Amino acid sequence: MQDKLQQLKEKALPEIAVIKNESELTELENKYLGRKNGEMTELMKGLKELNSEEKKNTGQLLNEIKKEIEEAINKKREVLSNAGFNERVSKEKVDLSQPYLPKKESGHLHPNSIVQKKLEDLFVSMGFLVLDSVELESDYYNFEALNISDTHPAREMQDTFYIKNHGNWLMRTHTSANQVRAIEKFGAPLRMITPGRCFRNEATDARHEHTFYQLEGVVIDKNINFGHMKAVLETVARCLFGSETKVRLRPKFYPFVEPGVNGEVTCFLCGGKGCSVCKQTGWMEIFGAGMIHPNVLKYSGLDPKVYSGFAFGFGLTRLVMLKYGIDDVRLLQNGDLRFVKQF
Ligand code: FA5
Repeated sequence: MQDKLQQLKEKALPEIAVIKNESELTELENKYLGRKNGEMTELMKGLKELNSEEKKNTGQLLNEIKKEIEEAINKKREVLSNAGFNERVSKEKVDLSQPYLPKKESGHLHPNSIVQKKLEDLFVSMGFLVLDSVELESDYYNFEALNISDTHPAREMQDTFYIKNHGNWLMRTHTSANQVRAIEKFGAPLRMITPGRCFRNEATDARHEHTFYQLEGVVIDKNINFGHMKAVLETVARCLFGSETKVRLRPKFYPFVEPGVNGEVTCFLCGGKGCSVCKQTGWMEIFGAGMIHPNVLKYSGLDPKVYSGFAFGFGLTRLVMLKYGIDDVRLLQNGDLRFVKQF
């Protein structure tokens, strides 16, 4: 067996020396050292037939020869790979006369996204979840579960786009549509915001678009009161517009809260003196809010005797207008790059 090992070595080493490329080398490696049918592996099988003295000597020789062949293969592989690299480099060309290509313009966040992200950070710092939801919504979550029955006059205030021949599906008119969905999913206690796109069949003007963004919030726990709500809303207004910002809350009817309020901040354009944007009032309406109606809690599967909560819906698009002094809401989505590039 020792003779056979010596013969194998004398055969393998010269073959390795004349190999010209890496794939042939791998083939050769399998031929001699391959685990299944490699010649060396086949010889190793014969070891078990030797007596213990022979086994010791032959085993030692076998290891030495195997190591020698492995080293020769590794060395050859290194040589071949350097040669391949050198060949590639020698073929490469750098064309110094090629004209300079201008840097591609990279995009940036839309002002709406900038304000949304800032508010998401603020709410996350106060322990709120940030939730997403659907834009094509069922009549149930957009109206019914919010205490707005089929014949309720409040449906008039939020005229929307219904899906033809699918009367129960519509483009959501407000992010409040995610209130009951979220409470059903996460239960109480709950602190969440849900920003997103809303749609209304509006006669558009400087403050009203058919497609706009809102940012809804819901807080539910035991013993939540109106004072908690006011503090959160003022925190948002001051985060966006500075610590001097005044917030005005006035009663407003929304079927899904009781009591309900609408919230205004000082008009950005006239500083409160009165102008066409704020309809000469000095104030700009930016949110609706209120204590969640017991019926909505019931629809969501909660007991209104145990839990209370508040909800608010900011007109995110209006916040953007206020923050950047944009005097026409329609500019935000008309796709004019001259406008968007200013932010
Ligand atoms: C609502 O949509 C209620 N879902 C808000 C709410 C939530 C009340 C939770 C109570 C509890 P309203 O229709 O007032 O309410 O709209 C809220 C805000 O969205 C408005 O203050 C305004 O800033 C913005 N908004 C409403 N319609 C438009 C529109 N067509 N274009 C741009 N912004 C709008």
